[in-house]
Amino acid sequence: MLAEDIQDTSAEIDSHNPHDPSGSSRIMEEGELLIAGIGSLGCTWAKAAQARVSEWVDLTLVDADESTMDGVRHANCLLLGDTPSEVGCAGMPQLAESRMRTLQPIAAHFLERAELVLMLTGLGGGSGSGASIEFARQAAQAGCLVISVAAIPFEAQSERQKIADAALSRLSSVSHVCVELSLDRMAWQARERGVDWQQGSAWVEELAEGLMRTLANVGLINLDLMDLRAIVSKSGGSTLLVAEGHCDEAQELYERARSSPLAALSVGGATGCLLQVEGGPHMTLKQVEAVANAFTDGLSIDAQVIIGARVSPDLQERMRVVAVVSGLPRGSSEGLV
Ligand SMILES: Nc1nc2c(ncn2[C@@H]2O[C@H](COP(=O)(O)OP(=O)(O)OP(=O)(O)O)[C@@H](O)[C@H]2O)c(=O)[nH]1
Ligand SMILES: [Mg+2]
Repeated sequence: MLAEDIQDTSAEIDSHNPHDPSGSSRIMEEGELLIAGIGSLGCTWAKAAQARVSEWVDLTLVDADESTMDGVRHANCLLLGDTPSEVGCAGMPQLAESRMRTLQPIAAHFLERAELVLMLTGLGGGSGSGASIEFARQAAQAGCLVISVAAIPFEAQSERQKIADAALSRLSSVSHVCVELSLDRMAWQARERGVDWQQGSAWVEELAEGLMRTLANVGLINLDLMDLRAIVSKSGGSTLLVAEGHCDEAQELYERARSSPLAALSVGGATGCLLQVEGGPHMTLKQVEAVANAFTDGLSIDAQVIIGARVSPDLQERMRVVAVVSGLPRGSSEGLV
């Protein structure tokens, strides 16, 4: 990818603070960014992820299990069904989907205000596999950009895998971006770090935080959401890459983004890429260019690349990169390494 092929939406890196009310930029309004957890695992992840960005991002929890919502404050909580059950919608995605349908009038209240919904769910059970499809459909219908992150069950869970497979293809068709996470890869990485796989969701939290910070920090959110829409509207598959690291180590940043516990995926041949690079006050255009080159190498030769860069004083010598890659050839299932 040549530098002149890159459509740069922010040639100048300035240190303008979008949260400064005296600035000309638009500040995100309450409720425009939303993290939603669907099902027990999805809700666990959503609570942890939203806690990192709670100043600008709202939380929605959807589950059949009432205990998921215990002690939660400041969230939209939707309980699937009239008779709360500790066992959820065990193995009954259709039941969860139809219950979510009946909740549409309530969900419409906060989905109307939302611009972007990041939905986290674990497939293979009832609540997540059924309600996530209906929730994503309602969000898209309300005009939201919908990014779904769906965990695929462990390989040993063959019955759950079947439910997940059926749900995933429907979920992809109602989401603008659908990111698959492999629980096996996640558990393996959690073991390496010596933490429990369910609690070892740091990668999901980082993904959510990176994306939300990127969007909430921009001066002109509408422009960025339009860019994001332009990229995700390309036909084919799409996914997200997120990484944070030292600003002089572009290639390492890229390798870190690629070693995330995504299900088997290749970004080769992609036709669109939105790259947001955020760095400390001393970040240079050369460093931004190095990251752009690392992330866009291997994309289709005529890929549309939109790049944005901005300064965040708290990042110091570090850089945070969020890439939305789209137009992926369907069925490409090479490993990550
Ligand atoms: N091995 C194992 N896998 C789990 C466990 N809990 C969740 N999972 C995995 O995570 C996926 C999603 O689980 P949950 O989020 O609990 O399911 P749910 O959407 O709440 O579904 P229901 O409880 O059936 O309504 C499952 O399909 C499993 O692959 C667990 O305790 N052990
Ligand atoms: Mg459950």
